[in-house]
Amino acid sequence: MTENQPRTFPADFLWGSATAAYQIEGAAAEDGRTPSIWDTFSRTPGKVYEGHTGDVACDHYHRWQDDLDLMAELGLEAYRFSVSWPRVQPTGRGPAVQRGLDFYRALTDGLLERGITPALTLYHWDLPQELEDAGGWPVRETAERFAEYARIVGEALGDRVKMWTTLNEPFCSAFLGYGSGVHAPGRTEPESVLKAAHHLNLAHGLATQVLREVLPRDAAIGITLNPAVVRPHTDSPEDRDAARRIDALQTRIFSDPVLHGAYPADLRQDTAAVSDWSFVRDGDEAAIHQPLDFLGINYYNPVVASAPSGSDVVARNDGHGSGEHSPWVGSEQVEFQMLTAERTDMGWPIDASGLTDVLLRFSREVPQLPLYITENGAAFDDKMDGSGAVHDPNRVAYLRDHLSAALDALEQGVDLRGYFLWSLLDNFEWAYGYSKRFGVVHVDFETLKRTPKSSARWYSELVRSGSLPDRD
Ligand code: IFM
Repeated sequence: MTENQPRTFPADFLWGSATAAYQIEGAAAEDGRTPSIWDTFSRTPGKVYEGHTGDVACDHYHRWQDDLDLMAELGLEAYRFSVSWPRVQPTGRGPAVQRGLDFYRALTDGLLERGITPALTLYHWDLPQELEDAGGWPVRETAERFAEYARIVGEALGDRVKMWTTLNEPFCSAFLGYGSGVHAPGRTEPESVLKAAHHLNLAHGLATQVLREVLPRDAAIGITLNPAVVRPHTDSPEDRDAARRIDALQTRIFSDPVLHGAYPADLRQDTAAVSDWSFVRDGDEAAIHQPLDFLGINYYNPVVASAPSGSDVVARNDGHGSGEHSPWVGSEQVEFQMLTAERTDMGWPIDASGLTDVLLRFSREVPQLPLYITENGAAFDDKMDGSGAVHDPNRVAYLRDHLSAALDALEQGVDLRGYFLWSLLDNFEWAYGYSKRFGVVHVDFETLKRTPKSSARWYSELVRSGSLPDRD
């Protein structure tokens, strides 16, 4: 193939964008919604950039019709959003709140009216604060509560939503929430990380069983993981062992029980000093291992792992700094290295080849399971010019390279069914507040005005044509 020849995606490839409830909705105290762990965390001094909160965010709760019109205007075919647990089941227990469910009914109807496929995620990190007060994810009951919540949402929206995802990136919920503490609820407890990971897996398994009961047969159920694409710094046995440890902790701790029904033996061994894993009860691994209809993969960047070099700096989260130790239990001696010069505004290295690698990995591991890229995108320091336009050629280049990497995987036989760009809108980027912009649509956080960036137009053209245009 010559370099400039357009490359084409399959005709039925699903093109969408993604967001999450706490990051865009706002209306934090309206219509019966109670606080989530993110409401509490963002109010805790020093936890989120300049004390930003999701109180207003993009005000999507009130502006959702305009946002849907914008998606329709861009020609997007699918929209991945999450349901706010404390909005539909305040406090995480008991009956649903009708007004909360009505919001998501209206949203999904609005999508369907515009010919946009709704793709619903049940949990994108906003645990009701009362469940955290009762112990949070390290406690088994939270998984049981989640299955009850899944029933509420499944019964309410099963007639209109055909694509269901239980959890988004359980790695972040467990490891950033209970390990490094940079995400809500901000705890730093080595054994709690493992318990949280297990109860998130169990929540996925129990909720999947409930959804199978209450959803129509044609509904597709999956989970979204953010597998680490981890490369050993060198080919030495020590560096390869470092990469293995990170792979076990960031990826296989979720993918092995979910896809194969058992925790990896090396993971149990690596973490034996902090836990005997007695929180895994007989039958749990089987309960987690439910038949799925797809696997969602979120990819942003690879990481490079090496044996220790003597540095005593601990990484903030997942290894984007160089020469920093892993903050994760069982891998404290592992160091991360930064080899790629090109970075996004998050400081994350830009390397699209990792996307091909992760798609090939899971395509080989579970060949029968269709894959979706449920998130991919980049933050850049976008500026509005004098004419009110936002040009973001660096984001266009990022997207183009990553979609080209997705095509590489498709051409090698990967059953990749769709792509959800992160994100539709600039939004609340967790501990970074509103300081990082991932959207293809610019949001002015003073006026809440939306302005499609040049990347939105570029993506729209890609969705229309189904082929990857030449670099512009
Ligand atoms: O904004 C997040 C999203 O909520 C989960 N995946 C990664 C994104 C960028 O950090």
